Amino acid sequence: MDDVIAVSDPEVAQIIAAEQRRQETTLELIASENHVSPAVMAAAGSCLTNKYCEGYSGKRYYGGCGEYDKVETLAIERVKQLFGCGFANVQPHSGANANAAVFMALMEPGDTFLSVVLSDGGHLTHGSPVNMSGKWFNAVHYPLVYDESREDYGRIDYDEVARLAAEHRPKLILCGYSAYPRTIDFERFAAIAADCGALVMADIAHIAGLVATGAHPSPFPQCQVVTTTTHKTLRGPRGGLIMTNDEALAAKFDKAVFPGLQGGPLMHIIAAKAVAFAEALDPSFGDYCRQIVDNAGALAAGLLEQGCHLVSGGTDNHLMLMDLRPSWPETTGKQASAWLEAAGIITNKNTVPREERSPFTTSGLRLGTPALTTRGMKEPQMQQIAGLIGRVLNDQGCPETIDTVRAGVLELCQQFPMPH
Ligand code: DSN
Repeated sequence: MDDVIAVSDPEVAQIIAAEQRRQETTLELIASENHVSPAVMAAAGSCLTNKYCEGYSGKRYYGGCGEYDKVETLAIERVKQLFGCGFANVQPHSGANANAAVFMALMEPGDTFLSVVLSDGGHLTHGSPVNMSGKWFNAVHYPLVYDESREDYGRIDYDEVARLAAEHRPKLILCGYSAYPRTIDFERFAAIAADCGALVMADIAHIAGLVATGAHPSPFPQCQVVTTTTHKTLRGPRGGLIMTNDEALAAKFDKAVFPGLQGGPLMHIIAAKAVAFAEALDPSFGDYCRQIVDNAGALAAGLLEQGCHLVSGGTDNHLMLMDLRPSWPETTGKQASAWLEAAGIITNKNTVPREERSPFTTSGLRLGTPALTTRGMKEPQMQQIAGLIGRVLNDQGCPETIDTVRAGVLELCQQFPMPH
């Protein structure tokens, strides 16, 4: 495929080749990224990109959709098996679209919903004032526990969730986060929602692979609606999903996705989702997800030994959130991630609880292990990588240190190639 592009469009081919080299020669610690299998990549690059298929299986607006009906049905059946749910919509182009469709299906403009304080690990589509969810709906935010002397420091403050739910009577309570390193108590959310007549929406974008394999508790049957992306721990193509056990809600979500928000579904991506779901149904994917969690534990332990401060003190899942303020008060997330990138370690700056810097600067770094685990790395490599990160931060981006660490990174990358 790359050869075909090289012949027809050398400019783009060069960019793709350079990006391939970047991925091969750096350590990907962005918690929301992964390396998909060649089969997923091939399906995403297949002839299924050529077709319009508005509608759903058996009810399309165009002729010639027979094979597309089959692949969409296959993807849906595999999702149902993977997550143990009754209904699924596999058409959302992204997690953001999946979330927007749920809002459109379940709320009227101005309605109230609850979600976490955004700088505490939430997401743009969970009520940010610059996003449709925050512009058109009334977002009320619940905090984490900020008191470091408490045992539940850095965890969701469930008492506050209950208090705010009773006070504001939201239609929807959102749980599921983009920078939360701890297990989510879906039962607790369901009990709080039942007391105020709300529905619970779990956005499991980050932990979907862990949920599918039992490495994190399932939001079913406690949550009425579950959204996710397909490209993080689930290791599929970029895209979104909506799942539920409620037939009436499923019909609303289908209408909200199409014709409510989207036009033609990306059928090549739906085929790639189906391929990824089959991979995730294989028992080996369970081993992979358990290794992601074990690797995150090892990386967190190693970082603590290096003097890093982790929000909540560690991790239960695939990610950890480093608060730079206690050890390096002058170092921003932006600066730290730039130093690490120069050394070949790719992370992202992230806000931390009670953040005072802007989201573009931040005081934190988010790190995750899904992509490193895909390359076959295990606990010893996590210890080694924690050491490399610690050196860069402790030496405050000293150029000689960056060079030495870069050499160590290249060696690791050669030992653990990406899937081919
Ligand atoms: N951008 C994703 C993340 O990095 O967590 C969430 O959509």
